[in-house]
Amino acid sequence: MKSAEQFDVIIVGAGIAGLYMLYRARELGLLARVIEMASDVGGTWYWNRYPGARCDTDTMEYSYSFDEQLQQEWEWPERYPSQPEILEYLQHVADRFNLRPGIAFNTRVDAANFDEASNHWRLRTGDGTELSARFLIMATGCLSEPNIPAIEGMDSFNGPIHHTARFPHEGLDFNGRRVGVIGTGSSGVQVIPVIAERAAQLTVFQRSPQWTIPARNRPVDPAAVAAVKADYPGFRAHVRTQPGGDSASTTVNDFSAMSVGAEERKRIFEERWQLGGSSFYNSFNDIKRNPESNDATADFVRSKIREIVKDPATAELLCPDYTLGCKRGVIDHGYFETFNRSNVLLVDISAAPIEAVTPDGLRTADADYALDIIVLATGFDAMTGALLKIDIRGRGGQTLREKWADGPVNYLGLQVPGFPNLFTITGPGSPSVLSNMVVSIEQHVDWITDCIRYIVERKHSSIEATEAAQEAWVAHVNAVANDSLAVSCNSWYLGANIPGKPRGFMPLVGFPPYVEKCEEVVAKGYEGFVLT
Ligand code: FAD
Ligand code: N01
Repeated sequence: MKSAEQFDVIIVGAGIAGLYMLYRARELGLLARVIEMASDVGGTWYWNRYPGARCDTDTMEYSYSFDEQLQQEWEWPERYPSQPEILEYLQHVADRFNLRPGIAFNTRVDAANFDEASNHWRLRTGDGTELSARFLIMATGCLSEPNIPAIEGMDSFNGPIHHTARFPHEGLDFNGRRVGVIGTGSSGVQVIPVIAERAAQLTVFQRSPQWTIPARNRPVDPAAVAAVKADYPGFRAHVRTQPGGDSASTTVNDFSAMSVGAEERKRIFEERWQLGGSSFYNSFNDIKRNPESNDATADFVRSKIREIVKDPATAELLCPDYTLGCKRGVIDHGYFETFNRSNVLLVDISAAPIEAVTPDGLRTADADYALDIIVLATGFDAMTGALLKIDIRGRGGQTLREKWADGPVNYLGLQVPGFPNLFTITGPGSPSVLSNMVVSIEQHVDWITDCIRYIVERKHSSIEATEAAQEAWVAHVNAVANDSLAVSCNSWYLGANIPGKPRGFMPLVGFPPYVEKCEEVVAKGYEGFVLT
């Protein structure tokens, strides 16, 4: 790359968001460049190569809707596609729309400074190269910065230690090995059953048990696929009207769990449990709002755990006691069954925390565990981690780190006052991780594209959210969150998984009202923004 290369738009990240943003920017006739630190496209699906990685959004929905021919031609094999299948799809998209020439791979953005004299962003990459652009679009991902816990002695371990989101491309041979997995979130729940099948011994270090529902993955039903493809635009439009931007919500039983008798409630839960997937959470319309309904649902799931897991002490350790649906919903592929295997041991590190990694394994407060491989399924510095890793400086040299010292603040999850012409795709304060993310990404990319077109056509030099708009928006995001049960436990939505991270609910609940608000802002001539 040449020094101080000039672009109209620079996009950071070549995941689902960055690829689509590049496609749209080119449509506008803008000179655009994507900067990506990985060696290929895919983002999440490039990095998370742990065995068992797959998505939990139905296959016909977790895909781009912007090109009719693409969605007609692409064939998904299963209800929940695996990481290699999604990566292959994104590679296909990059090739099909000739996106690769617009992407600088193996290049990390380290700093971005707003130059007030020229209204341009100046970027510095890992190798010291400088680039400049009028618009800077962060497609850096909500779940892209791994959370690597600072455990004493990590460097002393004799074997490999890998985070699930930084898994080796060539894979890891677990055969005959003693493996330790730390973490039982979505990644842990996926990787644990697969490692258990291969390893000599698997020790699972659990800090919090997990609410999880059987996925019941299966090959796609050709008749259902044909029905969707007969009117894919209509299907997409319908999905966008749903609270989570996915059709799982369409199957909600629109009555309270408390409005039916105990036997009928159990029958409905059982029906949904057998159906599998996240539609279980829609067995009734108030599971995530009404504490009584939530308790009844939790009791049902705990009864299932006790039914599946044969050793009563292990079953009790696996039974969560915090609000169901408070952390991100998880669906699994034989998770609880795995703990019936003779080569699997569950260790409760909430009672006896991990003290150190030793050359031969892991030491907790009450025992030593001999291990050959350690897998960190410890999640992400979510929503703000990747953004704050970059030294972003806006008007007056103010850093984003200073601006967000007490937690992320912005307007619509799209723009931060003081940082003109900088947009965040699925930023905090937008539905993002509480929705089907492809739907949210497309909505943001389309909004940003229209906004840039508007600015260019009217010959404005910059757009910047106002402090007043930010204040009102942050208050709104908090009010909506406080109205749900999602704030009642420690989760990464609140930043609670990262030591020292300010606590605050980051995403916005509810996709359709958010879209309405975004459209209203545009209809009112970009209300809440200053166009210069
Ligand atoms: P990402 O895919 O995270 O891409 C961001 C890119 O930015 C990365 O490639 C990264 O390398 C790059 N980048 C970051 N910082 C820099 C920098 N400083 N310089 C250069 N490059 C940088 N969502 C769902 O809706 N449904 C699912 O079923 C689902 N399953 C998931 C499963 C897993 C294992 C994980 C981790 C997440 C899952 N998600 C799911 C969320 C998922 O992250 C999104 O669906 C989507 O892939 C995000 O795309 P993105 O382009 O916004 O971000
Ligand atoms: O991360 P997590 P994840 N010592 O934060 C534990 C998406 N995703 O990678 O709960 C010991 O959920 C932590 O314990 P606790 C999805 O959005 C989707 O699993 O904090 N343990 C927890 O058990 C998901 O929500 C899929 O007490 C430590 C685990 O590690 C998001 O990504 C698949 C620890 C981390 O769980 C993140 O999921 C994968 C420490 N220091 C990911 N630090 C799909 O299926 C953390 N833990 C769609």
